[in-house]
Amino acid sequence: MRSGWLHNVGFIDSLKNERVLVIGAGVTGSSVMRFLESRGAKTQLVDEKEISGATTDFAKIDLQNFVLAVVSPGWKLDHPWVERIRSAGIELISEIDLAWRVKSELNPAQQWIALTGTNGKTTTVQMTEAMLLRSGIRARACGNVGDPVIDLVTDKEIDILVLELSSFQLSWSKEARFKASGILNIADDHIDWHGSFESYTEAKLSISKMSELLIANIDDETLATKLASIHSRLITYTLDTPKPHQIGLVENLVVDRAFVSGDAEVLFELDQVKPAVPHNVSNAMAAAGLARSVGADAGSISGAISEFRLDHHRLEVILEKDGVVWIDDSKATNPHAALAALRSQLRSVWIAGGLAKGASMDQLIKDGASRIKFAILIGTDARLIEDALREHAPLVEYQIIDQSLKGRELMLEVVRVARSKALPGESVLLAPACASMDQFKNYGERGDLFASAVKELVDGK
Ligand code: UMA
Repeated sequence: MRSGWLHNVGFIDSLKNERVLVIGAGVTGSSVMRFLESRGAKTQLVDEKEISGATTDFAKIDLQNFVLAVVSPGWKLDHPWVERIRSAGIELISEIDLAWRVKSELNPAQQWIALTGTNGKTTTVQMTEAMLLRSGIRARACGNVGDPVIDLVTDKEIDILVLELSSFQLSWSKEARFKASGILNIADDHIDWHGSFESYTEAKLSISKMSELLIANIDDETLATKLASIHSRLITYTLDTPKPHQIGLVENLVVDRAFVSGDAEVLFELDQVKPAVPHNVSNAMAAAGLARSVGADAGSISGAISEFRLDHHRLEVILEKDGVVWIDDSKATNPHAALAALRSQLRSVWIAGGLAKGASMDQLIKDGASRIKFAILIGTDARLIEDALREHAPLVEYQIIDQSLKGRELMLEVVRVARSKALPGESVLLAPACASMDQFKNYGERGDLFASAVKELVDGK
């Protein structure tokens, strides 16, 4: 136990010359280590993989030497190393809570807002950041989107951090406080990590306990059923006509009836959102709500949304040729995201499969079947999707691609099959509903290899 903190020395100063265990030598661990060392703490990095600077031999570490452990989000709450740290009585906190303590001490003027959800988080925090910047508020998106919060927390040039929080980060955190937070949707994902859908849902909902105000998507069925038990102030958004305390749609206008002194204010027009497909419009509303909660004006929100473009691998049009549109939505790593992608197209040759992470494919197939012209199935869990197709969409034809193919060869084969099936007016949609790591480095590589195969075989470049 750090004696300093108990005797009115600040938390950060109390770590000086003390030993801190940093669990996980990835993106989070590297930043945590850098910060702690800059403050005079002595760090010990641990990881199960051989990574330079980290020890894998946890059993040999004398835990009694440590005053604090900071854990990276990917580690399960009951990982044996984590359990040992707990039983040794060492305080164990997340990078988010560490950053919160640091902010509170060194940069109290900085405000935090946060966002979670199964899909659309990164896009929405980026939209929020753009809206705030345009309003003259110095904002930065951070967290699960890529930049650890601890890297930005002492920066006095940043007024507002917009934190993207994964269910892992939320499961590990309890101290941070947000002026407002948003929940986009809750659907099957990371069940293998959380153990059950209930515990995943609980992690997502826990963001409301840390927030003065919650902005929630009332169109999401799972989320909507949970809102009655939320105790923070609540504002909802919908693709329907908004009631008071909602942001919603009136014909082609996105209208705010929540953050207004009068009756309503128009924020932007539907066709300013690109692409103006339902889930993207819904995300734009969430971003607008978050931005409004910390003072962004309607004009800036409108300007920012007009200029905003989705990142790579999110409904990215690779090629339009002979009436067929080739789309890379490799970021669709769970069934809920894949369904949104299928719904954005009238009829698709659909490329799906990979690692399902414990998710069921039944609802996706039930709800998406009418949009699927033909399915091309890849990866470890191809058979899971096959079973769902057979049961819920027996008329949809499909082909399973040879499991031994990987990377470029695999995508060339996928594109060959897709080319032979797609007719003018249809799209070829890579929206796999699964993670990629069984056959690719990550979803980015999966999308890039798809795009290059399309260019090579279809565009002839
Ligand atoms: N490790 C172990 N044993 C474990 C778990 C992890 O040894 O049981 C080690 C790994 O070998 C690795 C390190 O711990 O060296 C990685 O730690 P981590 O998995 O927590 O990942 P980081 O590199 O710290 O990146 C994390 C997020 N990753 C995860 O939560 C899995 C990044 O989100 C995030 O950008 C980063 O912190 C900064 O906040 C990525 C992600 O895939 C994009 N997120 C998931 C998602 O979006 O679905 C949740």
